[in-house]
Amino acid sequence: LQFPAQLNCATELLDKAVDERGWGGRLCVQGGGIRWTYRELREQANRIANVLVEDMGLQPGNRVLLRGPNHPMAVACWFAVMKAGGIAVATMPLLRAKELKTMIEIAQISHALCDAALEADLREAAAACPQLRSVAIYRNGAPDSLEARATAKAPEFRNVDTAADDTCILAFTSGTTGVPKATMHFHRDVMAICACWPRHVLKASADDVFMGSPPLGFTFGLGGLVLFPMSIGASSALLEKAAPPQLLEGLQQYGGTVLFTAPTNYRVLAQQGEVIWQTSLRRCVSAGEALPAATRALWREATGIELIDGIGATELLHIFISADEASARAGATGKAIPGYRAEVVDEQGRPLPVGEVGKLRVKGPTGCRYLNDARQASYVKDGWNYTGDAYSMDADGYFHYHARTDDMIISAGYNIAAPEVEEALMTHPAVAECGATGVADEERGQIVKACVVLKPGYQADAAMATALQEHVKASIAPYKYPRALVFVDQLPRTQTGKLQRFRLKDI
Ligand code: 3UK
Repeated sequence: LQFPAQLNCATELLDKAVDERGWGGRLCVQGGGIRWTYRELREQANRIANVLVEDMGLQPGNRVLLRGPNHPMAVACWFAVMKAGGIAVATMPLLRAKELKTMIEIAQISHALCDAALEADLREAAAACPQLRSVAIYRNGAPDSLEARATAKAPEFRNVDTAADDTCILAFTSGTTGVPKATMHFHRDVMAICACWPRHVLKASADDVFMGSPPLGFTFGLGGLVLFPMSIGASSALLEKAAPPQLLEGLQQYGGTVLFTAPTNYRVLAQQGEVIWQTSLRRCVSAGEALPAATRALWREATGIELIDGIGATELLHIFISADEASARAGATGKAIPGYRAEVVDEQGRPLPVGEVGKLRVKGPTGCRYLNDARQASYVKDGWNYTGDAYSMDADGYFHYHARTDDMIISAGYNIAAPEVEEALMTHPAVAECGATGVADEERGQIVKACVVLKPGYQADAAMATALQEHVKASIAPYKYPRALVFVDQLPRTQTGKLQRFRLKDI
C-alpha cells in the first residue's frame, strides 16, 4: 500500500465521496430519527469543525474526547475532528467518571464532544481534570447545544492538510486487567484498513446497509459501521442500544444487509426462530472473541448464511486474519488477509511447524504504537505484533485459535485451552453459555473450572453437573473435563462483549 506524504482520512472518505465519486445524494448514515446523505453528513461535519476551531479553540494535534451512543451525530463529530486535524478519542458508553478521568489524563485530552445521554459522568470527570478546557454537548435541546452552535456556522470547512502519518485516533484497549493503554493510529492506517479486509474478504456493495452492536468507541464498530460502508458508498443504520432484541428489531426496521457483532449475539439471535430468516441479511461478521464451531453451525441453520469470522485488535486497528463465506473453515479463524503476514512461533520467536500451538504474531500496514507505555516492548518485537493469542496454523495456511496465552490451563502437565472446554460444553443441549478457567489445585497444579449458564427449563443440580462433565469427557480428551463446575445466572463480560475468564476463578 502506498500513500502520499500528505493525507487526511476525512478528505478521502467524506469530501471525495461528494466531490469526486458522485455519492453526495446517496444515503450515508441513519439512526435516531436522522437520515443523512453523504453531502448532509459532510455539511454537518464542516459546521462542527467550525465550532471546534472558532469557538472551542481547537488546534491540530489536540485530543478530543468523543462520547455518546451510536448515532449520526457521533459520526459527524468524528469527521469534524479529522477535518480539523485533531485526534479522536472515542470512548465506550459504559465508562464511568473515574475511568474517563484516567483516559483524559493519559491521552492529555483538551476538548470533548458529548451526547446529553452520557453527560453526567463526563461532567464529573471534567471537574477533576483542568486540562479538559472545552466541552460541547449535543442532543440536549439547549440553545447552546452543539447542533445549535453548528447551525450558526458556515457549511464549508477547509480540511487541515495533515501528514499521512499524523496520529488521528487514540484508541484505548478494552484491557481486562491493568491500566488502560492508548494505541495511536495515523490517517494512513484508517485508509489502510479500508483497503484490506473490506475489499478482500467482506466484498460488500454500495447498496448494502451496515448494522451492528459494537460502539463506535471500539475500533471494530468504527470500521464496520462507519469507515467500511463509507469507503464503498454504502450506508449504515446506527442503533443506540444494540442487545439482541434491539438488533433484531433494527434489522427489520432498516433492512440491514451486513451485520457486525460478537459470537454470543449470533448464538442468541439464532435461537429467535423464523424471524431471523425474514431479515434482509446477506453478510454476517463475527469478531471480538473466538467463534465456537457450534455457533457457526447454529447460524447457518438459522439463516442459511455462513459467518465471516475475523480476528482484529485495537493495537492493529482492525481485522488481520479472516475468511470469506466461500473459504470459511469450521474451527479456523481464517488466513492472514492480503497485506498482512501471520506466523505461529515458540517462546524464542522461532516459527513452529504446521499444527503446533504457539504465539501468534502479525505484521502489516497497521501495527501497535502504545502512547507512552513500556508495554510496547512486549507487544512489538522485531517489527512483529504479538497479540497474546495462542494459535496453530494448518497446512493450507488457516489459523486455528486455541486461547489467549493467559487462558491456557496447565493441569497435571497437560496444556488445556479454556475455549476448547467451553466449546465442548456448549454442544450440550442444556447449556446456554459457559466459561472455563484454571484454578489452583495442590495435586495437579491447576484444574479446569467451568461456570455454566443453563437454558430455561433445566435444573442446576448435582446430576446436571455430572452429566455435563461426562459430556465433555465423551467429546474431547477426558483429561480436559472440568473437575470443578458451578452454575451461574450470567457470565462476567467486558464492554466489548469479551468473557473475563480471570473473574471466573472467584465465583
Ligand atoms: C480476541 C479474537 C478469536 C483476541 C477487535 C475486530 O477484538 C478486537 O479488539 P480488542 O483489542 O481485542 C483483541 C483480542 O480479542 N479476538 C478478537 N477477535 C477474535 N479471538 N477469534 C476472533 N475472531 O484475543 C485478540 O487478540 O478488544 C476485533 C476488529 C477490531 C477490534 N479492535
